[in-house]
Amino acid sequence: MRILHTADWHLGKLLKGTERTGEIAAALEELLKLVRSERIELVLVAGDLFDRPQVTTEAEAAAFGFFYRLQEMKVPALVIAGNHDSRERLEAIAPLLSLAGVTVRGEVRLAGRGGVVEVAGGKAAMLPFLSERRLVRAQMLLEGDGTLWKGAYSEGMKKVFANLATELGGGINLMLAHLTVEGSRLGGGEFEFHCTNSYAVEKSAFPQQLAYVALGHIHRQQQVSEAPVAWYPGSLVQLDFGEGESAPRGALIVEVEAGVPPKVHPVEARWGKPLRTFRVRVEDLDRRLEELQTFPGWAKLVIEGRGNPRLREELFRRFPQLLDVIFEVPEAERGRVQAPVPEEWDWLEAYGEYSRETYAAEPDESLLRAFQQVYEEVHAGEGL
Ligand SMILES: [Mn+2]
Repeated sequence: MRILHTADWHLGKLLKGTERTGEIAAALEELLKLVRSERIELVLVAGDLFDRPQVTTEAEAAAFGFFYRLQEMKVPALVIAGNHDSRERLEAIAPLLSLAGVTVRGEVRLAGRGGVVEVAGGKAAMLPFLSERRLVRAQMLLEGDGTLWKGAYSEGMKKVFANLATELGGGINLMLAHLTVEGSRLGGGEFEFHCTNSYAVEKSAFPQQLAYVALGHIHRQQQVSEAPVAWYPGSLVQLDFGEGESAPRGALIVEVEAGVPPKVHPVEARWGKPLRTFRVRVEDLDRRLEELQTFPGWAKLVIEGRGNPRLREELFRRFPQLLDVIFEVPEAERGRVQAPVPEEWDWLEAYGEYSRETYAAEPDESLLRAFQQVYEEVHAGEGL
């Protein structure tokens, strides 16, 4: 069986206000070409199709158009929800997508209730993202009383895995899951909260009868288990400045045959624009701007030195590919006499501190007066 394994599309992603959907949609077009040229028989999408529960129609069109085109090529797909997707929206569209040969799981289902589905030559367990809070509810289904169970996430997930394993068969067994496997290296753009240790699952928990585990959630491409073989394909495009420009990501072509270990081939192509952080000292700025000018991706500029709101505005005007400018004021230059207590600040003090930290400058007096005036007017209105 020839499989295309992809995850973490994040359609609808806005980076500093810039819509990335066009780049992601173009990457999906490339995936469709691969499906054809590589004679793919099954597509696995392991969660985070969308970046937010509500996305633009352009983002939805890219996803649903992708599945429509797969159907034209007669290639089925399995899709699970990630932590960024709306479980409910994916469930709502599931009956319609089934007409295109796509099996969608927004909500977690157990064995015998749709948690394991038939695929040509075998079976696939489908495990969408399950938060710790909801895992307790799943536990109630498993054991009748969730209050009896107080173990860690990993312990609970082991039980879900074991439950799904009861329905696996003698042919090729696959699993799709959106979760963090212990020891995996972060890509930088994930929700840190959902990837910390309390959410990590031990790789020893994977049922041994699985031939391949198609993971999603971590944006860096990597293999995380050898028995069974489990991989993250990584995000389709570089999603955040925190994700290394050269970190592996993209898609995987997996050859699975009964009785032999699967062969996994990372797709070499790079999709989407690169994101790069340029770090410069303020005195080197002019020289380095040339580099910025010719950079074909999205840029972030970290300027070491005293801040300057006007310079910032000018840079944004001159370089449309520049999405973020921050000034890093050396510790010694910061105008702080004694540590204030942030909880006790009013809005004006908070802004003053922001200005001192960001620009190493006192806030503009006329701006402060105007703000004070608006603030008082709003407060006067509250009495009505
Ligand atoms: Mn993701």
